[in-house]
Amino acid sequence: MVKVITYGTYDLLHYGHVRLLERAKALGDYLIVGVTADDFDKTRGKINVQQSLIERIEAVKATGIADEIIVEEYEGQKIDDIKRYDIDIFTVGSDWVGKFEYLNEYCKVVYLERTEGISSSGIRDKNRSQRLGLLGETDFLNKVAAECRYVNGMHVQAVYSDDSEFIPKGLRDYCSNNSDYQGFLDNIDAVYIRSYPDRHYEHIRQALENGKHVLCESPITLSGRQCDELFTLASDNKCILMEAMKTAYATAFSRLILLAKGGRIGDIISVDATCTSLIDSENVYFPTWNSICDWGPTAMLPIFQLLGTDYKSKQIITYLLDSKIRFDGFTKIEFVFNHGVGSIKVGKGVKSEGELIVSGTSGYIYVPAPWWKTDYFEIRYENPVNNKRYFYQLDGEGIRYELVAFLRAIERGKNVFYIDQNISKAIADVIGDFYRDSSSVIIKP
Ligand code: C2G
Repeated sequence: MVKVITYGTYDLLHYGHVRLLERAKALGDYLIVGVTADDFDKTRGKINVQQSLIERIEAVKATGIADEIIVEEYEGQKIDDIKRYDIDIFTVGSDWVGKFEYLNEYCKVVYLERTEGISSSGIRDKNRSQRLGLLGETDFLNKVAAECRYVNGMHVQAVYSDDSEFIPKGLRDYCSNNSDYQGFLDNIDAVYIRSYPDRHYEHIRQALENGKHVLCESPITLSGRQCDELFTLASDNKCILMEAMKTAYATAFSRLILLAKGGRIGDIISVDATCTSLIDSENVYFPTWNSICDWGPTAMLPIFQLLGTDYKSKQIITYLLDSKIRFDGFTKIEFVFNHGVGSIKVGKGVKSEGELIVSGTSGYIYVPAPWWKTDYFEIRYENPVNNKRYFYQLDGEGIRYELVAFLRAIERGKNVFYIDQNISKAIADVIGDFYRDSSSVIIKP
């Protein structure tokens, strides 16, 4: 009996896939198909896969061509499988010519002509194309525009700012026909908002009232009440309102949160997050965001995800570079909970070690700088022998994963909350208090 094996994602199964499977089967008597696991696809850059592993396996099974289906989960598994299943022939489409010569040591390698004119990414592009508008002034918009290229179906259509002279140079070609914000909205299906934080409420409200989906850089608003109001408006208008915070979409970060919540370090007593990045503006701040707006949401995220949002008290200690516009160079906030304490240090006028430490009753999680875009963390114990290290690939700092999640939410018509609404609200309230609350302690170095 001649045994054949082939592998693939098989997302949105189409006739190109089926033809490949038919010809693979014809190479021998028994065909094994390896369907790629979600995490494995993500590590090899395939972040747009629309169907779950189960759906993709079911689709391949329904063709009735495969004699056996396995899951491909890790780099190098093909060699293991060829030996384990005593394979005679490995085959794959001709788009992979030259990539699997190393398997000739274990079995015969056959490349089958790829079927032209059809692909899963092409189907995704057609099914879920969104004209995306970019709103705001900072260079970060360039990063978001670049990351859209990795997301099937997300196309930058227009860029707008109330202060057009601050639109990043590389994006000015997209501004051609935007007379005003309404004209900009008329030209798009969804908007990524990174306008100045005190303008978010108005910008989001108008976009939702025009039936546009919104991905807004945190803080969504400067008050929890307004936050609630906008989420209700989004739901009433059948639109998606999602908070943009790239860290929340990074695999390593979301896995460390799960491990901490799962009790791997015992009860969590303290969460300490530091984020700093020195600015180079000489006392001219707009459109740069201040420390609490630019770094505060990210630093607060692990605290609210691990300790909750019902803190008993908080103390804000801040060093203002400009008290009129309340531009802080450094802010420290201590949150006291019934069962723990959270502390953030954020600074654009002060430099510190950008690490995250989650302290527990039986160990702690250490995330080195820059923890907010990490692909690595450690769980450490009293006996270092028990320490564990974790690595999860991160491409594009997490922005492309955030855009994929946004697109999926639009497609499914419901929000996939990577950041719970109550956390969005808590962040908005804290930052609102920073601006309103006279009890903040002002330090003057
Ligand atoms: N294919 C094809 N014609 C197409 C599209 C895909 O012949 N129009 C083939 C691919 O060459 C591959 C199989 O169908 O052999 C599955 O394609 P994908 O689902 O796109 O998965 P891919 O990442 O290409 O799988 O490690 C090998 C890879 O996993 C191959």
